[in-house]
Amino acid sequence: MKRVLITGITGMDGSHLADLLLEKGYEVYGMERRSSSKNRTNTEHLKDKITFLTADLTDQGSLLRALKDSNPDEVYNLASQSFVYASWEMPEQTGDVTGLGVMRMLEAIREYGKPIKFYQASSSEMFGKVQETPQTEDTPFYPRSPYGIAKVYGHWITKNYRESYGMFACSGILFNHESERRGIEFVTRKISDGIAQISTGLSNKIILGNLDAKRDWGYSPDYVEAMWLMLQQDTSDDYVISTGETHSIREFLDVAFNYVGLPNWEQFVGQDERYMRPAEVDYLCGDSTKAR
Ligand code: NAP
Ligand code: G4F
Repeated sequence: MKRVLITGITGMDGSHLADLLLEKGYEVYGMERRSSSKNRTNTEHLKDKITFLTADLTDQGSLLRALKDSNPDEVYNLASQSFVYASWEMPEQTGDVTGLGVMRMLEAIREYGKPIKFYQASSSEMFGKVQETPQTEDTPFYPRSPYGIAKVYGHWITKNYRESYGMFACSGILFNHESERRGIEFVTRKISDGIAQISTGLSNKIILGNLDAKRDWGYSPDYVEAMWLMLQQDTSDDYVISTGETHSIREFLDVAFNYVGLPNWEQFVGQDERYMRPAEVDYLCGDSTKAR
């Protein structure tokens, strides 16, 4: 039976990946942070099926202990400070967790000494102010947020450990993906939650930021399967995972409000400066030919 350690188990992708790997017969270990209030919404259904280990990407010793306790064949590093907006409020913490945290896990694997396969959750946010369209594995990065910059570090340190130490280390450059387990602060869930409140009379407005940004949105359970497939190849490499379609927030609002029979979404949606970003990623559209 293969053993796996997943960081970020309480998150959207972490919990979907755990579901997939349990189905495939893996023994699953999930790394969670020690925090005052436990966030178990996404992992409640996993509590008797996997082993939870307490560790933090900012604490090297805890990562080595998590490896010793799980003795994994594969590690999926999905933990990060993943909310782009918050990365301007906490650039240092974002750099520490989302950037340096990747290096700490790679170092822990190197020190542990077992040939563990490693997956790094890279991001289309690294393309930022896009230098070509659609974006491929060869498109130059131009990150536009402290988060994007931290992800570029994580991406390159993963490549560097592959080239320096011959580690089986892959980065998946994943474009936006969503699911019913998505955090409420991200725009798709903010909109779907807002619509649920409006259609049940609990609220009459959703206040958003920039409605003109375009994203290439996929579905998280499909994307975690792509992560797993990357680690099943003969050699390690980096892959873009995307749908190849891009849509604006306005189009998303149109579809979402129409779904509940409210065609005039403009009357329920306001905009406020406080949700605008200091620098925006206007347009993302991926080319996943290599992965396909
Ligand atoms: P998510 O739901 O926000 O989950 C992030 C996870 O990271 C949570 O489990 C969180 O734990 C954990 N975490 C945060 N700081 C940590 C720390 N210092 N040490 C250990 N764990 C920590 O993110 P997601 O959407 O599933 O995304 C998974 C990964 O893919 C992330 O690295 C994200 O940046 C990346 N990514 C996501 C997308 C996307 O569209 N979803 C696209 C490209 C890349 P708590 O519950 O304790 O906060
Ligand atoms: O849903 P978002 O917050 O996702 P964003 O910034 O694209 O980041 C997500 O995808 C990345 C991959 O490209 C991941 F790496 C990252 O971890 C995360 O999962 O915002 C999407 C768009 C942005 O252009 C934002 O400005 O929606 C726009 N938006 C407009 N109003 C809003 C809002 N975003 C949020 N979160 N909240 C708003 O009120």
